[in-house]
Amino acid sequence: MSMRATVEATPNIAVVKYWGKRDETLILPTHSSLSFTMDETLCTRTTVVFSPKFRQDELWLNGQQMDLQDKETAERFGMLELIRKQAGIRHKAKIASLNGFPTAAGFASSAAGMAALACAASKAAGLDLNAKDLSILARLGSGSACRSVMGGCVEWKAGKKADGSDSYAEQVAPASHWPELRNVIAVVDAKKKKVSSRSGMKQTIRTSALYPARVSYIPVLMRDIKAAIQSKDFPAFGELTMREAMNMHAVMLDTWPPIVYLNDYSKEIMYAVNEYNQAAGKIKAAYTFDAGPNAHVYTTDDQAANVRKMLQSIDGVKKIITCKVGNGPQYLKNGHLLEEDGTAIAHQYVEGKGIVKT
Ligand code: 2P0
Repeated sequence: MSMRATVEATPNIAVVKYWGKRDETLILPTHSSLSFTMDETLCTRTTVVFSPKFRQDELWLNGQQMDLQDKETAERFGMLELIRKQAGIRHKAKIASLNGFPTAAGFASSAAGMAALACAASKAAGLDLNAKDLSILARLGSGSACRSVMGGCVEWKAGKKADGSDSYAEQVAPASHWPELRNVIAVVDAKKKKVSSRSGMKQTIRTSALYPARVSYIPVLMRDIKAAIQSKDFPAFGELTMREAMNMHAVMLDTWPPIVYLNDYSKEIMYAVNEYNQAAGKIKAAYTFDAGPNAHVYTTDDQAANVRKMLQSIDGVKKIITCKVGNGPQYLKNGHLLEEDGTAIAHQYVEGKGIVKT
């Protein structure tokens, strides 16, 4: 029996951000969050092979072998043990993963990568998990990854239980619900961030006096933004999205020592989007920023060309990428990154073509 599977997963961009854990080992958040899974414009492809012949687990990321003894990597790959336990196997795994987007795009791809790993590893091990169980596995690799195991608009329920069994992702609406929605990404800085999300959010919980106010406003926000999405009310959705992004960046700034992810270009983008909306007489574009200065500007297809033009005119915008909402992970029959025996099958990402065999 073949114990190999290959999956392509895509990032998700949150409109209600995840920032803070109630349990750092099980990766349980202090509050719920909500995102859209992007289409395959940005993706990560991962192949997992299990074999009784392998003597140790191996991980190859973009062609480079990673150290699985490294503390953070070991934590993120703890899901492999869980998969082996559930499948009743002891085989070691070989994992190869390749980012299918421009390296200068400035994306940390942990969400897509961990979602692809959870899907590919469980399939390769012979497990047939439902979306909820896959999201719980992906969550153990990276919190936000649990939202990338399904397409469309996805909620990560915070849950209350100590064992994390009620902290999983659920689809709020499929990609087909709002096909006009676009995310126009303006890359202003492609460098690795100075403060990782993992350590930054821990520091925020410890030190920010504003953080409890953020946690208490999230349930109301979740209710209102889900209603705006269900009725495809862009102005309401856009305002909530922008205000929520600023709320998260406010508690980051209120952290001690302060965490500042936005830069002057991010601010230029915010002002330009506000002016764009003022000129239109209503909100037609809405920015959000993750743990970095790059802008994700949600808008609709009729506005996308103008929004691109507006962003292009801003000094410091290095690259613009437009994504639609996607359908979630795809299981590939061809295009494996590893042979059944674990030998690498060389692939690379070529801009405009995607991931191709070399
Ligand atoms: C989000 N971020 O909701 C927010 C917005 C960053 C800002 O999810 O520690 O990389 O692996 O659970 O998932 C980043 O957090 O952190 C994140 P871990 P993760 O997209």
